[in-house]
Formats: sequence, structure tokens, C-alpha cells
Amino acid sequence: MTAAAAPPSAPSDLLRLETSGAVLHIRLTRPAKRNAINDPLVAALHTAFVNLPAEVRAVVLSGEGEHFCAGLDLSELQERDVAESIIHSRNWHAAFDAIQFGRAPVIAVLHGAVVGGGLELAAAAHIRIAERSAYYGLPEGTRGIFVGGGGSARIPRLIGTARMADMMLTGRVHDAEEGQRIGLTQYLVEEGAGLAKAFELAGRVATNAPLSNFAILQALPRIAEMAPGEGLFVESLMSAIASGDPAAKSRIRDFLAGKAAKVQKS
Ligand code: 1HE
Repeated sequence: MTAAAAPPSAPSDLLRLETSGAVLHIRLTRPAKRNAINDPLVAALHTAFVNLPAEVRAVVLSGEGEHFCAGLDLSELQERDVAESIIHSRNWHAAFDAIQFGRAPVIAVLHGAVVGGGLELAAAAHIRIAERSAYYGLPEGTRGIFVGGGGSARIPRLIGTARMADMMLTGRVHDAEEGQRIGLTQYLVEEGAGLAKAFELAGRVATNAPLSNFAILQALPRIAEMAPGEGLFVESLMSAIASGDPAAKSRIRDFLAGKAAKVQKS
């Protein structure tokens, strides 16, 4: 593994970036504060995701220490007025949009607390892997605040509005098994096995044709939000663009010549 140079505004005490081939590992490194997200950490995440090196084809996102992320750094909250709070929330949106709509698929490894803004961060990733210790909460309701990191747009799309409202109103916490069952995560693995699973998946994702990954990241979520008529039309365009690409043609030729892997029962 070679350490990638951290961009100037990605202080190494908050975020560690390490590349391994086509996979970039981005680690939250503020374990003493349970990886709580303060302004410099939001800025560091934003910078890291808008500056993904050209050779990076997949990103693994994880948190150091006992917890993935304790959400918003609550010590910062007391100092903001209303206007500053709006700008603060919009900064989170910009950073997490850079994750969701960036150049590379992002695989998050979740363990321990995945709460508040930590769950909002996880929801911006494309694939979420939970270790058994993971638990999910939205304590905003009980802290007298509201989600501000895109949670109200992204989390209902994973688990439904009613489940999110329950979490916020009652402080209900879901464990890793429940999280998997209700759709917060796509994979559930044993404790300590999350990173290996993430790198295995990242390795696979990185071998896809770039235009397929582009369509999955950029077109799929937008089509899913469109009315079916418009969505189907955009799908036909994206499909034609992807299948017209030389990468698609050579992969299909390989399959027809018996040189590409078959779909295997898992
Ligand atoms: C923090 C934070 C934080 C820990 N902001 N400093 N998020 C929350 O409401 C979750 C608040 N945190 C917790 O419930 C617990 O800390 C945990 C369950 C995550 C972890 O518990 P534990 O026993 O491992 O750690 P701890 O002893 O509570 O915390 C260790 C230190 O981290 C301690 O500081 P210290 O100086 O006394 O050592 C804590 O104060 C500090 N710490 N979490 C600031 N969140 C865009 S809007 C998003 C809105 C939200 O995210 S609201 C939800 C906020």
C-alpha cells in the first residue's frame, strides 16, 4: 500500500487516505471524539471526494476506533445562529453529494455507533457493509435538532419515511441485524470482517466498464426519482450510450466467445 498525498485541506489527524491499486481507502481518524464530524472534517471529506485521483475506481470509507461515526460534533452547535446553521447544513450537503455523485463507487464499512450525521454520511455511500457491532440511531429528535446532512432525503429512500420518523421521534436504535433487514445495509459480516469484504467488493467494482459504473452512480438514482415515462426515456438513452461503448462491445464479444465469466449462483 502506498500512502496517497493528502490534499492540503484534508488534515491527516481527521482523515487518512491510502491507495491500494485502484482502490482508495478513506478513514475517519478522530476516534477520541468517536469520529464526530466537525467543520474541518466536513471540508476534508469534500476535498477528498472532489479530488479523487484519476486512477481511483472505487473508494472504501471506514472509521477508526470503536465506532464508525458519532455524527455532528455537538460542541460546535452552540456557537451558530440560524443563518450560519443553514450554511453549515449546505456544506454537509455539498460534501455528501460529492460522495454520492462522485467519480467512484463508495463502499462504507460500519461498526459501533452509526448515529445522526454518521448515518447520514453512511447513507451517501453506494454500498454499506455492517459488522455485528453496528447500531443506528437518529438522536436529533431527542437533542432538539433535525437532520442536516441529507438524512431526510436519503434515509427514507433506504428504509421508508415511517421508520425514519420512528427513529427520530422515539430515539429507537436499530442493531446490525435489524439494519440489514430493513435495508440500511446490503451486507452483514462478522466483527472485524468488514474491511476485507469491502476491499473484495471494491476490487470487483473497479473492474467494471467505467461507463457502466458512471451510469449506475449518475443515471440510476436520477431515473429512480423520475416519473416512469421520463425515466424510461432517459434509461433508453443511457443504455444506448453504455452499450455503444467499445468496452461493452469487447466484453460482450468475450462472453459470446466463451472467454468471460458466467453468472454464478452464490
Ligand atoms: C462527541 C460526540 C459528538 C462523542 N460531538 N463530541 N450525535 C449524538 O448525539 C451522539 C453522541 N455520542 C454518543 O452518544 C456517544 O459518544 C457514542 C455512543 C457515540 C459513543 O459512546 P462512548 O462511551 O464510546 O464514548 P463517549 O465517552 O460518550 O465519548 C468519547 C468522547 O467523544 C467524549 O469527549 P471527552 O472529551 O469527554 O473524551 C465525548 O464528548 C465525545 N463525543 N460523540 C462531540 N457527537 C448535520 S446535522 C447532524 C445532526 C447530528 O448528527 S445529531 C447527533 C449527534
